[in-house]
Amino acid sequence: MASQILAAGLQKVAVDATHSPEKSKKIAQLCPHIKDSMDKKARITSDYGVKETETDHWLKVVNEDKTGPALLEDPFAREKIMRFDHERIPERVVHARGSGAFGKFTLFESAEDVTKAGVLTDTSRETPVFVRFSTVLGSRGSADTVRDVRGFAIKFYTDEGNWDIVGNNIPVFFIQDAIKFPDVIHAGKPEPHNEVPQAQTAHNNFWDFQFMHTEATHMFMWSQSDRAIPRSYRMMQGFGVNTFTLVNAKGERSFVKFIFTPELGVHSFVWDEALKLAGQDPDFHRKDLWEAIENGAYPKWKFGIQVIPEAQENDFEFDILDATKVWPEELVPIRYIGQLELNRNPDEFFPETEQVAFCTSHVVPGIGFSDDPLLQGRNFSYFDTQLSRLGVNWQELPINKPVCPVMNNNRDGAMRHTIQKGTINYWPNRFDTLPPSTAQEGGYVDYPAKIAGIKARVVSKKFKEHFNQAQLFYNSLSQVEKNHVINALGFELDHCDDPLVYKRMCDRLAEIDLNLAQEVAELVGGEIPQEAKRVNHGKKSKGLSQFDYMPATPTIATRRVAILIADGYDPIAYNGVKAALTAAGALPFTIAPKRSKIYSANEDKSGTGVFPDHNLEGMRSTMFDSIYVPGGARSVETLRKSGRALHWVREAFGHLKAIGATGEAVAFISDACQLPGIQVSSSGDVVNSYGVVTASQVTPHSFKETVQMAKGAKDFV
Ligand code: HDE
Repeated sequence: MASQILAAGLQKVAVDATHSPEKSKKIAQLCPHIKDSMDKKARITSDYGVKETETDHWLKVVNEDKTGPALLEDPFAREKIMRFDHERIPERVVHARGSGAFGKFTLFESAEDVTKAGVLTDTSRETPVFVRFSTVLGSRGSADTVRDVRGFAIKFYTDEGNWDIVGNNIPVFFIQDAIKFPDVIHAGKPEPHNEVPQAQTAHNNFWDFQFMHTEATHMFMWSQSDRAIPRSYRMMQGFGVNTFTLVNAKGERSFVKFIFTPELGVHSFVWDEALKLAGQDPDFHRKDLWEAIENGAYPKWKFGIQVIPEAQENDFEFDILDATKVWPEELVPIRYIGQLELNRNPDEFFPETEQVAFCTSHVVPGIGFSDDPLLQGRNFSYFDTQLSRLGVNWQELPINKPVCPVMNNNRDGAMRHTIQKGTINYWPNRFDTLPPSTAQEGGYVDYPAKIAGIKARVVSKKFKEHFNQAQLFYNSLSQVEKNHVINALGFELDHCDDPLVYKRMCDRLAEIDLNLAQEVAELVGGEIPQEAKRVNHGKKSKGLSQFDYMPATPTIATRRVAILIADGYDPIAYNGVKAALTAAGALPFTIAPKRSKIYSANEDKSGTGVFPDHNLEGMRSTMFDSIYVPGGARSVETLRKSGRALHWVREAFGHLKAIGATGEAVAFISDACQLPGIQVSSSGDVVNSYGVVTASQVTPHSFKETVQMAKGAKDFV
């Protein structure tokens, strides 16, 4: 990937001091563990350190023909095979597929009025982080672009210990009580009899569960929206989802929700694109994150908190401990106080991204839990699952180790690394080793909450209201987003072949919005409801539609732009637009019918030519955000005759992507898109019509303007 990026004419950034060992305590801590597999001086040894002379042939007893039985005695062969046999550990039971990166968290405003946590009050700190993004339902080898919730888990290596926010890109969840988690996940995972379908919710069991649990209604509306098909991990929000608490130095407690909002805005694929990419490039999101970091285009998020003082806990019509509800911004504004930046790719996937282990129970002084019943169960589950995935000493693994001192009398267990000398392994003891810390010394103090009650398996009244916010969400979407929800439900329920499942779901939709229910019922063959089963309250809230997160100045930075050329292309247009794209921070890729030198209209085969990054067959339009075709009569003629080139243009248009053309390519694009309504330029003026940006004559001005217009054109939603 890195060489591809460089081939695209980009300068890889010089290693920036922000993620060097001198700056990041975590990287400094990892350094002694990092070995270089490319070290030209290193010789192959066995695991026990003996240099090997042969790694390709098992020790045998041979006859004159050099054949004969292998000897079990060969320790090198046995070690190699045995190590290979044990390479796999259990994949995560959910969120198995993911990718991660290192970075830093900084604060620009102290939250000391509500918390004493150093990470949220000390504005001079740079807290190292490791973030892992994931899908939920698919196996480790499944595709990135499926319709699913995305995990957004952050490990803050703070000076006071590790703090993990194990969040998602959707602010609510399917269930209210953790005891239901195995059910919702069983229902969403492949069905048990035939293990079909992989990484999809489009099947009977998932939708049966949704119907049987009205509490899931709000969440499934989000999962059917464009939020569940993000364009990039870098372009989605992150939410802690559960309600946590903050405690300040005075001992006052508040309830809090954590939110990350991406600098680049929130963007999504269109469904057809996501579906195709799942086959064409299953690693699309993984590569996208890697590529951005390698190019120095570090992804950034604003970090915000929504805070409710303890005394106001019961002031809302919903229960603030209910994870199926958002806290509408009109009622509880988001206070943005910090920034998360990712700036370093891992050195090796398995020991870092696969072995990183998050726990919601990892909080530091100043941050605590609430009685949110989902959170309470999660606090048990994460620790427990790491035991089966990684073993009891998982917190000693380099990626999981805190950067502050760790000292206690927990001992032994499989794969213990730490060696603690001395004669005692308990406290207190006759040697008067130090007692646990006081609050003043930085010890974690549990908030002395008053609790009185009886044991019961019940739920409070407010937890039983399940539809208000599903309506609020739907009402707050733009018409385009609503259409996408209708089509998504049309797809999902079409994959359910049990009429009970899809018919009942159509009835359920009539409890959210009549028009939604009618449109979907027609698409999937349900009874078309004639009246709403519940009146839509008509309320809206900000921050629910993705359009609320468009950056103030649209940017083409980090977007992938394919430039389609063939022999005879117009070099002025090609070089001009490529330079303008690079200057705007976009990633231009040259695509031609063959990955061999392509010569411009101004040169013959003795010229320098251009070596394309890819051929038209090797890539698809889905892998790019935008395409540009420069003029040049011969080049355009070749592209016109290529079915694949035509498909590129039509598919990109169908996926609402910005398309640019200059010179002879203008007519080609307008013919390819076959839309008489499209206006195209017949002069040097740049015309933007339906996201197709054209200028029939090429001027330096038109390059800049093409890029400028492409930035705004449909903004890739
Ligand atoms: Fe998780 N979840 N979860 N989850 N979850 C896991 O822990 C669980 C929930 C989330 O990149 C598991 O280490 C329960 C909500 C992320 O390594 C497991 C409940 C949210 C990740 C687990 C929930 C999440 C996980 C599997 C209901 C959003 C991936 C592997 C009470 C706030 C972390 C692991 C990574 C992973 C349990 C619900 C987010 C089994 C019991 C709500 C991002 O422990």
